[in-house]
Amino acid sequence: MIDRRAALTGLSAAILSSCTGEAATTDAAPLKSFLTAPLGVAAMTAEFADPQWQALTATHFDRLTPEWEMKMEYILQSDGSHRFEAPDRLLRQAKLNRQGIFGHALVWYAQDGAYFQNLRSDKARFEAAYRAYVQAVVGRYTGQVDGWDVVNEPILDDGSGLRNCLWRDVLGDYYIDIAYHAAHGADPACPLVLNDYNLEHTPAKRRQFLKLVDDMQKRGVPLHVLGTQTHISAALEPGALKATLRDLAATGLKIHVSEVDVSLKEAAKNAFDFKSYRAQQIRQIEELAEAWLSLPVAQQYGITIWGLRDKDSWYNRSQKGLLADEPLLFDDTGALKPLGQAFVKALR
Ligand code: 9MR
Repeated sequence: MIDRRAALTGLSAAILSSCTGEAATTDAAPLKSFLTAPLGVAAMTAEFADPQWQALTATHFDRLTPEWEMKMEYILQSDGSHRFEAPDRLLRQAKLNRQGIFGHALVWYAQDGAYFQNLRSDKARFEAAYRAYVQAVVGRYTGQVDGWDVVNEPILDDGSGLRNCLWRDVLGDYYIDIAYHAAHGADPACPLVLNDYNLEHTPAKRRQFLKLVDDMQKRGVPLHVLGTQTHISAALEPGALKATLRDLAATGLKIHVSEVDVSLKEAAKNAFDFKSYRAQQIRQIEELAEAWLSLPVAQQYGITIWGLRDKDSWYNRSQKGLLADEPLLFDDTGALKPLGQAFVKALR
């Protein structure tokens, strides 16, 4: 790890200083050199046109997760045809920088689309089309992605059970198993992930998630990695992240900390009082690093940060004009923030 870090430091410094101006820290080693497992970042093809985004992601991250363009909402058209233009571009971009691509996400309650809505009254056709969709998308990228979020966010927010969604309405609880078997059939070597959020915030949701994992394992469903998104508030209860990673790791499966951001705005409850939460924000990222390091290396699938600079965060994109959040590791000039520096320090 030291050798890799040393080898990359010079390159990183050169790229940083040429692209980020005075705010760049020329002594910064690539963030990815501080982990033995891959460090990922959420990506969109629209960001490719930005040279600073290009340079910083190439330097600091091992893997890209398409933030939207590998989802059903992008790929599946209303006539059932598939659009692969953006995923293909994401793959080419990643290859160019010798990065991996993490597939996100095949089946999500939040995205079903007109094509499947129109099939809902014909269960047999619906099920055949559902399998075919998973097989087509996974099959297209066989051997080219680091893994797939197969089912995303299946658990209700209060942890009382599985969410209702089109997939469950038509296929029953078995919709989950069908998707994993179809994905495994299309790419038997591909790590398959179950991904959800608030597992640290809501212990009841974590228990329900783990119950689902246990049931899937007992049924022999091909499930290899657990994804805990980690969209957290700076005011999250201390100890929650450690408890979550420990509980998830007790399954024996690998862990993907899959969508990290630490929101100040959530902590401040949308007030302007960010400064009282900055120290807590830093403590959260330190706790995340400590919890990560306490996992057995064999169970460390990776950590993915949900965007590069604060201005790239979904929090800011979806709330244009309102108070901006500062949940990410890099600021809008491309400099590593104290939050990012604390993460690196805690990973050392
Ligand atoms: O950050 C993503 C945003 O750009 C998209 O518009 C949105 C809908 O596709 O999804 C966001 O990412 C979500 C992820 O896919 C699943 N977990 C929660 C993320 C934040 O909402």
